Amino acid sequence: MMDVKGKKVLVVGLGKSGLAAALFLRRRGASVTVSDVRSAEALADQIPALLEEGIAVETGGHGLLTFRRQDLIVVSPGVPVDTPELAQVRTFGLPVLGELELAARFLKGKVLAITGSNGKTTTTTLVGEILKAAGLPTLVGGNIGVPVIALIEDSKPETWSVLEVSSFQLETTQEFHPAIAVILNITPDHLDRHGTFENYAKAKERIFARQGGEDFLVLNADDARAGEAAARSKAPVYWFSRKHEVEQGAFAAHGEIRFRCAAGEAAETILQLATIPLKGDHNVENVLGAVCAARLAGCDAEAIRRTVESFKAVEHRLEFVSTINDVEFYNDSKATNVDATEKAIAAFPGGIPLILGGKDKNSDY
Ligand code: UMA
Repeated sequence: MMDVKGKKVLVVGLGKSGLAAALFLRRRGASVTVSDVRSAEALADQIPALLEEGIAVETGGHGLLTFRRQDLIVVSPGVPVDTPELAQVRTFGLPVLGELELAARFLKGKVLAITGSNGKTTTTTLVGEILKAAGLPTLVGGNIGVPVIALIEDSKPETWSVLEVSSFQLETTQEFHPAIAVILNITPDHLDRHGTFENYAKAKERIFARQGGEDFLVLNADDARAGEAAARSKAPVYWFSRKHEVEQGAFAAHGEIRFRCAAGEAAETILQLATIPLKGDHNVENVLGAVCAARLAGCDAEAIRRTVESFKAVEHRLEFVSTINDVEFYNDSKATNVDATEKAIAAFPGGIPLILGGKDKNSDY
């Protein structure tokens, strides 16, 4: 475990991650400064609590001198890695860690990490609920909205931390090492930050960079990019597919979701496809990914079946709102890229009036 006592640490970005990181580091005896581009007025709600803890705060921009004075820099996921001040201090050899990487160095127990362009939150929530139903000590966090740092105090050697991880978080990982890693799919998103699809896909693949033969990598056999990831994996690959049987992993066949533990073995029935309460083929993929990961974590088929059957759509994700004058309303405001929107539309074969808006993030319409 890392020792930050007496070290000068700068936390860049004062959002959820930065706030959690700053307080955590301070409590571990570091001398902490926070730097944010937002004004002191905009951060008025957060600043008093930090000052009270003895944390220094820089607002309205990042000062190069502030960066240079540190022993360690911790960056929030929303801060681009090529921010000029970060690029500068890297040339002096100053260590720069992302919030996820910092947290991973203190977290006890095993990590089950889930990434993907779409479906992360639904799958992470579902896996968390399955593990709990199976009686495993479970914590859930990450990009889903609870910084991983906030899980550390509650983690124990027997804990499973089920983490939703984003390309932004993965980009700055070094030692992050999930026992089970899941990549649900890789389709264009955040190209405004990563520049190219290739860079974005590479950031996602960092989820398994530190894995070895004792770990598991779960990949979507129906995803165009998955083969490349499999070829680079040192961990055994388990597949999931909505379209065909897989050698080892989870698949849909004859109206059922089945799981095969090892090549050549008979597949076991986990649940009936018709009992999945979520709309759309993409949600069948999310359930398949969850089944595979949960089974690899040691959950029994019964706990998986029970949890999937009673699972409710996560807020803002094809979430049924109400029926008014015979019109069904769904909230899918978390479809924040082209692929998610296409999948949502495909889930309503009857045709739909669509209310659409947002940012293209350099993706192709
Ligand atoms: N900031 C700077 N300098 C910069 C850029 C930003 O100071 O160059 C400051 C902003 O002014 C702001 C702060 O950084 O005050 C925001 O930090 P942040 O963007 O990292 O946001 P957090 O509140 O810490 O939330 C982050 C994730 N945000 C992003 O990745 C953009 C949250 O994911 C996540 O839930 C949270 O950590 C807890 O882990 C959100 C997200 O949109 C939901 N994620 C993307 C996605 O899902 O597509 C990746």
